[in-house]
Amino acid sequence: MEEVKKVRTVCRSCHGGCGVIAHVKDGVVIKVEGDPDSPISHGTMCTKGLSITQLAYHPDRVLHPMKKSDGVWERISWNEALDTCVEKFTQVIEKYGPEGIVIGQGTGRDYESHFSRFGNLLGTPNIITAGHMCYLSRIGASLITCGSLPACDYENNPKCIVMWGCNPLWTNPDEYKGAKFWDALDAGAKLICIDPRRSFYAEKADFWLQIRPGTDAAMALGFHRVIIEEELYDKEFIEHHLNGWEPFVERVMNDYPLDRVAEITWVDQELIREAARLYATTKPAGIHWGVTTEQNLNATDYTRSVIGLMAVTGNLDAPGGNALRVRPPVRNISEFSAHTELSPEQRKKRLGGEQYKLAARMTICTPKPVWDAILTGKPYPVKAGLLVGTNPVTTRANAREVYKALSSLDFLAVADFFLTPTAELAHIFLPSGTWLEQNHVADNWKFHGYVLARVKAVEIGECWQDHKIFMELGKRMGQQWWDTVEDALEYTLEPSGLTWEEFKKVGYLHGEQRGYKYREKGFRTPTGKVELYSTILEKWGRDPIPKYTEITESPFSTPELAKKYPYVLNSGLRTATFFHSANRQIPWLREIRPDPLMELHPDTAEKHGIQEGDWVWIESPRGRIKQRAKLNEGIDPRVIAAEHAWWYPEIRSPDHGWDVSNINILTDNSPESTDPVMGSTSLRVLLCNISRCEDE
Ligand SMILES: Nc1nc2c(c(=O)[nH]1)N[C@H]1C(S)=C(S)[C@@H](COP(=O)(O)OP(=O)(O)OC[C@H]3O[C@@H](n4cnc5c(=O)[nH]c(N)nc54)[C@H](O)[C@@H]3O)O[C@H]1N2
Ligand SMILES: Nc1nc2c(c(=O)[nH]1)N[C@H]1C(S)=C(S)[C@@H](COP(=O)(O)OP(=O)(O)OC[C@H]3O[C@@H](n4cnc5c(=O)[nH]c(N)nc54)[C@H](O)[C@@H]3O)O[C@H]1N2
Ligand code: SF4
Ligand SMILES: [Mo]
Repeated sequence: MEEVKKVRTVCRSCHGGCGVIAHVKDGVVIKVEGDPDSPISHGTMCTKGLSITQLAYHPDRVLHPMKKSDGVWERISWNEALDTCVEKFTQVIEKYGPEGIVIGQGTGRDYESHFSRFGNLLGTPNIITAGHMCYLSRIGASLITCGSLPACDYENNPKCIVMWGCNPLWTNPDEYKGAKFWDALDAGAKLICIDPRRSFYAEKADFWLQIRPGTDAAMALGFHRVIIEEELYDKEFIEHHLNGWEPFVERVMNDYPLDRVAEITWVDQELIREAARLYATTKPAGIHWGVTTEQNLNATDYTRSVIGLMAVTGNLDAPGGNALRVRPPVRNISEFSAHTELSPEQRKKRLGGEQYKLAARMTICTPKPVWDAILTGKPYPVKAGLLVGTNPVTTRANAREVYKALSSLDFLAVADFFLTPTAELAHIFLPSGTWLEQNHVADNWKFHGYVLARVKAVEIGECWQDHKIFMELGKRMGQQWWDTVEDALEYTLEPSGLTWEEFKKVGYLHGEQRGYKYREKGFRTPTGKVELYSTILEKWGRDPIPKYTEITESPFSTPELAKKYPYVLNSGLRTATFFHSANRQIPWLREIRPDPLMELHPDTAEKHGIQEGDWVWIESPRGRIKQRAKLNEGIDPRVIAAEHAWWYPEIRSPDHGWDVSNINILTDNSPESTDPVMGSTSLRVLLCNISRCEDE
């Protein structure tokens, strides 16, 4: 019997980052605990991270490659699996060109560098991620507006925090882990919460603005209105560092009087005024934004308006405001991904690229044009796919279309831990390693200024970490890669002067953080200023100044439809236990949350004869599904908040009940409902109706 060995590593059961000590005995991880020395999490961990042992050693986990023969999965070797992929991809390339292959991943999983490199060296511009509606759209809009992604600077004691459509208590997303928020609040920071649902933060807040979902861009412009009217702006900053102040002021004064903003957002105008005043007069003040504002057609304009707020109040790149962080000296994803290898000719072929120019600039497609190409062969055929770490039939808008498109491919390979409803549509299954099974320079995609050493604790079955899957498949396709995963890490680390072995010992690197960098170098935009008037959008023939566009399907823009579907469906409320479609098979987590929940106001429930715990049909113009009712007085009676990405691993048929409670059957991906430059889909702002499920 071996002694217990402790491996210091980094979790990635969500977007990752928490420091972990994995206890390994006889080659098995027997438990994990928080690493008190982690600069990110200081010893804390959440339910999902702590459950990794139940996931990694789950009896349903697939531990070897498989192929489907006559509808039945059959174990095969890695050689056969990879050779089959090479053969099928080569056939498609010869007949249709590399653009006939779509490669896809889901949310940020720390293999973007390898994923993108694989796609670029393959020569396909058709890369889909979740980025069009999550994070990349915020980054894209930030890059064209101020040259980097601002993050609330908890490290430097903000005196006022605006929690804007984010719930980090449950989600710990992107740059943020909850612990630092607490320190700031304990130190007396004021709190403004902008959220349609009375969240934990709303209860703690000095001001809670219970906003109509999807109207955040109007709210931001309302804040600007107050700041302009009351002259609460930083004149010095505006004079030297802002592009387009006059035309912006003109728009705000003409189009966004506070009573109009109140009408759009459903929030009392005096409350908006007081909150805006508190934000603009408390220094420093940081805005902490979430994903929800990206999931409608105002995604780009919202982000740009809010960067405008940070800028005109002098909080952008100010300590304790919204930091523009300095990266540690390691190669970034873009350098690693060999993006220059994709020829201009191939880039031009990116599906939807002409329309969604911001998505194309971020080197991705929005998925809808890809589904269209698969289903219609237009503008050219897409015949094969490789999906890694994503379950689009539960997570992408208009799920029935996604299901149909993926089912129509001549060849699909999926890499995952489990046979999900998406993986069941594949011809080849590639078994991926969890974060316990990988070596990596982690968190390199984030804007928090750190990179972290994720160190392999164990190997399980024949699973490979995804990085190795991309490398080995790439090499067989004739691509240039390194011999081993660790050799590639040496390349990433090279500018830091550290080897992988040395980096493992150090544990993390932190870029040297400084405020007010723009005073020396300006902002990294074409004018060197914060572009409230965007010269890039102007070049693309788009409105260069932010505005609010009414949601395509809403009580205001489609009043006739609203008679049949009177509620605003806000879909995608996170839970502390699940990560999108993941974890439904994990006993500790499913026990806490056995069923999908939709939240509604008690008055709304009463109107429909619905009681707590009843199963409820939720119906939109695109279909109907069922979830269980949870009454919540903290929700507007006109809004329904429902969970997303539900499927039932315990249903053993190949579709695993993917369409029973899957809210994305109801969501819309029509071009009219998406952001015009990013293609962000409407997930939080549809119309729906509800009724009690009589057959349950
Ligand atoms: N209606 C609605 N839909 C939404 C949202 C919403 O708010 N509302 N949110 C959207 C957002 S923000 C996002 S980011 C997307 C997420 O969309 P996805 O990324 O597609 O969703 P997940 O369920 O996280 O990922 C799917 C699979 O990845 C596997 N997986 C996890 N880690 C790894 C790994 O390291 N390697 C491999 N190979 N597989 C792994 C899991 O087992 C799971 O089966 O969903 C979106 N969908
Ligand atoms: N446990 C868990 N953690 C996760 C995930 C998960 O699935 N589970 N997913 C990860 C991913 S990929 C992402 S993108 C992040 C997202 O993390 P967050 O950005 O925190 O997103 P949500 O939790 O969906 O919503 C945050 C808050 O926004 C409110 N909200 C909903 N609609 C609107 C709106 O239109 N405007 C405003 N102002 N507020 C609104 C909701 O009521 C909620 O309180 O979480 C990540 N972390
Ligand atoms: S918050 Fe995320 S990184 Fe931290 S323990 Fe939970 S799942 Fe892991
Ligand atoms: Mo996301």
